[in-house]
Order: sequence, then structure tokens, then C-alpha cells
Amino acid sequence: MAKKQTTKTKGTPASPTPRVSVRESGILRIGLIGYGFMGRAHANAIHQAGNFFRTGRRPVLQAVCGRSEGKVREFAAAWQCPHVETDWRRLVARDDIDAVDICTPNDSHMEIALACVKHRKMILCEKPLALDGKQGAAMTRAVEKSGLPNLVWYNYRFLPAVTLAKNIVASGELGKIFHYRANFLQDWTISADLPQGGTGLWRLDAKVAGSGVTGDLLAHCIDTARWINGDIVSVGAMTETFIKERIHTATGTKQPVKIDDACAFLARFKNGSMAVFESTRYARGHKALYTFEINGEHKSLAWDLHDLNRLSYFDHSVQGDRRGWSSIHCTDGDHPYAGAWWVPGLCLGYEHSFVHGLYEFLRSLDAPKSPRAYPDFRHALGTQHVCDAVLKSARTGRWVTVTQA
Ligand code: SOE
Repeated sequence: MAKKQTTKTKGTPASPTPRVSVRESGILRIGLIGYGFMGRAHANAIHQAGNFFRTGRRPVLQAVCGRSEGKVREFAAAWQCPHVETDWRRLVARDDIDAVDICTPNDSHMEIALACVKHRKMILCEKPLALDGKQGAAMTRAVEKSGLPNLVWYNYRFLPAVTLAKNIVASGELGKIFHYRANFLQDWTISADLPQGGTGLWRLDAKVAGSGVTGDLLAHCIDTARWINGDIVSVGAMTETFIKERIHTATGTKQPVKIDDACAFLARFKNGSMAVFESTRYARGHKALYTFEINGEHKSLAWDLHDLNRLSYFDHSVQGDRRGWSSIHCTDGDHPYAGAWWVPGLCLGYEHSFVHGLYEFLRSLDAPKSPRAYPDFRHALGTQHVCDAVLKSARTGRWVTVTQA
């Protein structure tokens, strides 16, 4: 079936043209640290990226590291990974690794990233960048000084409908932007019996996670918002911790819960628009409902993770009784990334966002001076600063000016 030509949108770095074939001249050997839910999402991206997108380097999963030898061997067998380590320091030091993919809980990102710099490895780091802006700044300084390519896995921006929203806003079609609003709603921590700490539940332990929904979920919304609508300059926030004590898996005793279970904040963008953000793990019925909407002078856009292939679009210039919201099914050959996959009309899913993120990273290795479509450490540091400002505002009850990265 004939595919449409890829259209280029003015001023955007992110309109991928995967069918332009670049000669494959090498491989990128990736060492993955951590093999949980995110480890699987990343391993899948490493497997798929080279088959669907041609760049100068084909990614391969060269080694995987985890503390439990049995489990890590099982993971390596499932993902056809030839080498296994049980100490991340050994993985980072390996000569047969070009890039390290950090898929561990947040409190270890900094130490591992600094070791990667020491061993001259490129870094792909799971979000959020660090526990806070102070750590994030140290990591960003080190990686930038080293000149090593670096990415942080804010994956949602790589979904075709989200990239299309970015491209439409960058073209200026919306006119002046008035409003940005985003939600990320879940319900998995409502039970008071759920412990904190340990595999899967480290997200409830502030020492390991840094924060609750702010760093885990709102960070995604903030990354997308800053990418599409520019810098956030000030925030006014409130947070709540609904369950004050939970058993800690390490001690078996009840300990105070120090993460934010829910957070809502108002924000002002540099471009003059205003925003409302909300996230909670207590929205009964919602498992992972990420939505955003942007209202401009001429047009509005809206997106919903539960219907991730669609971008809703309102164009005020349409006259008379045909004026209304339309729904763009972003699966055609000229939608971002879609032309590299199936025939028009067939859907992509959550996992493709990681494949596309890795593709953008590989593409930028071929053209290091071109603008990047992926979040690097500096962009993720900007997001971290917004998270810090949100938490400070909630603590003090005052508006906070955001430190710019
Ligand atoms: C938390 O439940 C979580 O898995 C986040 O950690 C991810 O970043 C998000 O994409 C989905 O929800």
C-alpha cells in the first residue's frame, strides 16, 4: 500500500523520517541495570528500534545487571542477552559496553551516572533524573563536561499524537496560548495495608523515590508541557499524604509516610499562559490516566493516554455548523513515527514510546549537532527544578519562582 509523504512542520526538531535509510555502520552495545517493569520496557525498545528504524548504529542488549542472580539470568535468557552481572559497578566498567541504561530506583541514579562518566559510557537514565535538583545539577554538570551523549526516559512525548501536538504548537497555528492543563491519575495506593519500601513499593518510600506523585507522575506532565509550551516560571502547589503511616518492608514496623500521595499545582509559563496540573494515586477507578489540553487563540488540542493514538483538535476557523472538535487518528504514514510501523489505521501502544525515544537518541548520534527531540540531562534538570519548586510551594504555602536549568 502506498504511504503518504512525510510532511515537515516549521521549527520542530521532532518530525522523524525513518524511511530515509542511513547506512548501518555499527552497533551500540547497551548494558541495562535493573530488570523490573521499566527494564522490560527498555529491553523491548532495544530489540525493536533497530528493526523498525535505520540509523548508523543498531542497539543491542549486551549485558544486564540485577542483584538476584537467578532472576537476572532468567531475564537475560528471555531477552537473548549474552552477559549477566550482579554488581552494577562491574557492568559500568565492562569494555564491551558503549551505553548504560539506568533502570534502578531513583536514589541510585546519581551514583551510577557519575560512574558512567568516569568509565566514558553514554547514559540512558530512567526518569526522574534524580532525587532532587541538587543531585540533578551535579549529574548534568558531570555529563556535560564529559561530552557523553545522555538521555532521560520521559517516554510519552514520543507517542505520535503527542509529537504531533508539539509540531502543531511549534508551527504557531494555535496563536497565543492561554491555557495548559494536565492530569495524571492512578488509584493503586488507596489500601492502608500496602507496605512501603522494597521491590515495586519503593515508590512509597521517600528516601528511595525522592517524592511521591510529583516526581513519579507529574514529572511526565511537566516534561511534555515544557517541551510543547516552553519554560515554567512559577508555581503554587498543595500536596496531601492521605495515609500517614505504613509498614516498611525493611523493618516490618510502621513508619511515617513522607511522600506526596496527591499534588495539585497552578503554574505560569514564560509565554504568558497559565496552567493547572493534578496528580494522585487516590483517584478510584483511574489506573494511568494521563491527559493534557492546550487552548490557544485559534485552536485547541487535547490528548488522553487511554486513547493514545488520537489527538483531539478544534479549529475556530471552520465556519458554521461544521465547527467542532475533530479527532485525528495518528496512524497514517505522515504522522510522526507511524510510517515506520504498520499500514495506515493500525494502532501503536505504550511500548512504542520507548522505541521512538531510543530511535531519537540513535539518530542524534548520527547528527550530534542537529536539535534533539529527546530530553537530555539538562532538560530533565529543568523538570526536576519544577518538581522541587512544587514541593517547596506545598511546604511553605507560598508561590515559588522556578530555578531555570
Ligand atoms: C507508576 O505507577 C508508573 O509506573 C510510573 O513510574 C511511570 O513512569 C508511569 O509511566 C506509569 O506509572
